[in-house]
Amino acid sequence: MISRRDFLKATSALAGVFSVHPLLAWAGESGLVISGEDGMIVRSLRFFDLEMPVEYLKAWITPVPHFFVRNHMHEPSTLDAAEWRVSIGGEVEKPLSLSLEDLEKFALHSVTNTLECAGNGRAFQQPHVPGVQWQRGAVGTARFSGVRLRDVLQRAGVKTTGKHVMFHGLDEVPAKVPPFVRSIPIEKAMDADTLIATKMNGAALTKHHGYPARALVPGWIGAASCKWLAEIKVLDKEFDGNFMSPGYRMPNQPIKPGEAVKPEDTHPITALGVKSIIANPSDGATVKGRAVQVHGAAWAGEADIARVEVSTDSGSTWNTAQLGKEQARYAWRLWSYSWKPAKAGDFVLISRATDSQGRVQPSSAVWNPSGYLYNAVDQVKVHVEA
Ligand SMILES: Nc1nc2c(c(=O)[nH]1)N[C@H]1C(S)=C(S)[C@@H](COP(=O)(O)O)O[C@H]1N2
Ligand SMILES: [Mo]
Repeated sequence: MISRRDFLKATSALAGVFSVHPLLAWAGESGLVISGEDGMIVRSLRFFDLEMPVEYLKAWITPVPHFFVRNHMHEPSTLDAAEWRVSIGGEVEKPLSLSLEDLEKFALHSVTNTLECAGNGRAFQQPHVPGVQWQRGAVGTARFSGVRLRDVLQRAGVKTTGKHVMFHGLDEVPAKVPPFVRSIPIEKAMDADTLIATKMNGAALTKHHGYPARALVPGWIGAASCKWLAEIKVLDKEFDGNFMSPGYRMPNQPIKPGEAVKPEDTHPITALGVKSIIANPSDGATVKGRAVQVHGAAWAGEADIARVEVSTDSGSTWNTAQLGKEQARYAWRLWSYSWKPAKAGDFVLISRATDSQGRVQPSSAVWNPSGYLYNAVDQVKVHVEA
């Protein structure tokens, strides 16, 4: 919870980012239900955390102003593209320091990727867990362009001792807070689709999304894709720091809520699970008419979506949804189902995705102390008017 004083401080900070919008209003003691520009939900003001209202999910590519923002620290206050360099060091033959101009000399590559925060859906975890209370919208799909991390690493010459690749961004780290530093295994770093991205949907990255360059680790939790990239370091082992451990780890075996888990019984989270969400109708909506377009999106990290099913009777029977035509390896599929309610009344609509690995969205998510990877079947209550 934030004080009114913090709120006023934060809104004056926001004024530089957004033109202050009439919707941006103090929500009182109940917490943060505040709308920023374009109606994005502000989940945290201390750092900048914006969620997309799920109703905005209409197109395969998420417009940048509707793309969620997740910051663990303060965004860099000054960023000069002309001065910017990224260093490549550690277990390499030839350390490099590259400017934006240097990067442009490598082959351009684009990847359409669904980026989801590991904490998306945390608000639905039962029992409740602490952390940013994301509901459905800490996810978006964009076309990221830049250069292959592999090409840059090969230029530097990775030694055989190189096992992990660490990213360090230019975030401004508050006192006593560990910096946002994480690493990915060398195999994923060398994948042809792992990028140093400088563009999003064809335009330069905005500051919220990591200008001038960010890592883009497709199919993996958002936290793998470090923003405001300044340093890339090849390590002989996984990076050891707060955001690798205890952060972003899951118990190896499901645990009971409240049960303690030893660090050695956990593993780092990498790829996303299988998941679908309902974008329309909204939860609690009253709908009219004979045909209701139920639609949403489904994604599965490094796997493909095989099928989405919709139930309109609280899960007793299931109907196959139609998948949208647009698709790409790491991107969500839009889906829709035309529902003809037989009668007026109250209904529970549920969506359930299955992926190419045979994983099925579970009826309840695996509870874990930080509420990561919430992927239970999505459900909304609707009232059908006669
Ligand atoms: N440097 C830096 N990179 C970061 C973060 C951060 O706080 N600092 N947040 C991470 C997390 S947790 C997520 S979910 C994604 C969100 O990317 P977006 O803000 O572009 O949507 O960025 C990741 N990269
Ligand atoms: Mo995240």
